[in-house]
Amino acid sequence: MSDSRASGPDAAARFHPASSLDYVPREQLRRLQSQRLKEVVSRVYDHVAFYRRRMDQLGVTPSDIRSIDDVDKLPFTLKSDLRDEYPFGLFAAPLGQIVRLHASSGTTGKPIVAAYTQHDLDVWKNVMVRTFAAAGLSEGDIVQNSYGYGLFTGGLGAHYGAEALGATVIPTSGGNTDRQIMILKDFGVTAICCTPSYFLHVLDRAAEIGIDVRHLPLRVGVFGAEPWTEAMRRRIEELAGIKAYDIYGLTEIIGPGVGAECSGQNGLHIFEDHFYPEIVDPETGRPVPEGADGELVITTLTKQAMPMLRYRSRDITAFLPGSSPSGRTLRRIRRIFHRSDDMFIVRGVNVFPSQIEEALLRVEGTLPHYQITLTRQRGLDDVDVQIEVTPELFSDRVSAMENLQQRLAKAIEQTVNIRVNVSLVEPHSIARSEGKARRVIDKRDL
Ligand code: DLL
Repeated sequence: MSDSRASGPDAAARFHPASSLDYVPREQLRRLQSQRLKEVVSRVYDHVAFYRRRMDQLGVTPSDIRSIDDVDKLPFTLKSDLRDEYPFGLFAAPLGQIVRLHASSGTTGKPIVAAYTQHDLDVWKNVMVRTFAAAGLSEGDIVQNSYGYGLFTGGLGAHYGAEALGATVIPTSGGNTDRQIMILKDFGVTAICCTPSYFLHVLDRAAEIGIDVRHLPLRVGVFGAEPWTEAMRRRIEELAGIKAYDIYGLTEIIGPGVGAECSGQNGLHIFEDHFYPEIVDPETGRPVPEGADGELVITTLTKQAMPMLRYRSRDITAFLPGSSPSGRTLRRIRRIFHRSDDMFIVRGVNVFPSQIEEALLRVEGTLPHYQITLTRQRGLDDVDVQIEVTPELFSDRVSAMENLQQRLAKAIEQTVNIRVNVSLVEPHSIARSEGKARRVIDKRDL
């Protein structure tokens, strides 16, 4: 037993000083959370007009917050509040103490701004070290960081975390896939960080130029920033011969490193000493029963520059019961398949893109590249799912293609209860992204 602990994927974490709070007794954690919640509430009440106003409206003062159990007395923060207070309205530290700004890309309108004091950057580094250690990485690992560097939090967040872990970091950023593959091979890279969809693209391209990634030293991937399914994880692990770990985070809270998987690969541990999680009913805002699905709400307990009280993430998940095989005491959430706002309704049925992904990956001969287009003709909604098929199949007989098309349509219909049109398309015909994949194109309102 002790041998496997010393050399298993969790050994690195257990012996890394930054990870000590991962195993803290719950009672001790609660005391720490209570203390930190009181501090952060005082901080925002004193320094952020928005929070003082919201708390005054609810008739809550900092002295009403005595322990972490009082968190539900506090107001929620919505994405629209961040937009209203754009750019600096929610800062709780003077600009002189703010050493970094990031922003989310934001598809419409103004971006979401994130600010960090030096202390916040240390917190971020701490949770990223713990993330990498939980994925079995340590000094001596060579980490290719293909998350985008720049305003996006993925690049720099992973960069400083991997460096602080003591690993060797290669800051490739996203894109230039042939160069990524050359570096992966020539530098003996052992771990890669990027979105799961971009990694699939890297694998495709590697196969095309005759490189089998399974024969390289690469052994770990730390993938996140977009929803992906268990089926997708299995594909990736098989195709690349690696262990694929999920990492979760959002700009509003800190960036990557809000939660991460350990060797159990069953749910993400939330770094609860810094980010307090609740799960609420997205309609009512009330807590859901233990273990039920709901919207993840996060309160930052230690951030100085831009603390968030009860931030409504819109990400749907559930707390997982039981203890973690790695011995971590931090609560786990189920992987995030979808957001409350990525669901689309077709002919009265609620559909999540991840359900379609699960269904199509159950069928042999497909590649995990797909795109869903919603159209409306004479008041009726249609769903078209384009799916790439393997080159062998694409050049095969027409009857084989038709057969596959029918099986896919059936698998999807069984999962989501609506008929969809499936088109099988050539490998590489669906646009690739070096960051987050765009799964759904809704043309109904155009
Ligand atoms: O995506 C931060 C990040 C960078 C996380 C690198 C992980 C790795 P945003 O651009 O603000 O920040 O997007 C945050 O992306 O609310 C989720 O909807 C989604 N998301 C992030 N990680 C995951 C994941 C970064 N592991 C939004 N699974 C979040 C599912 C994820 N969705």
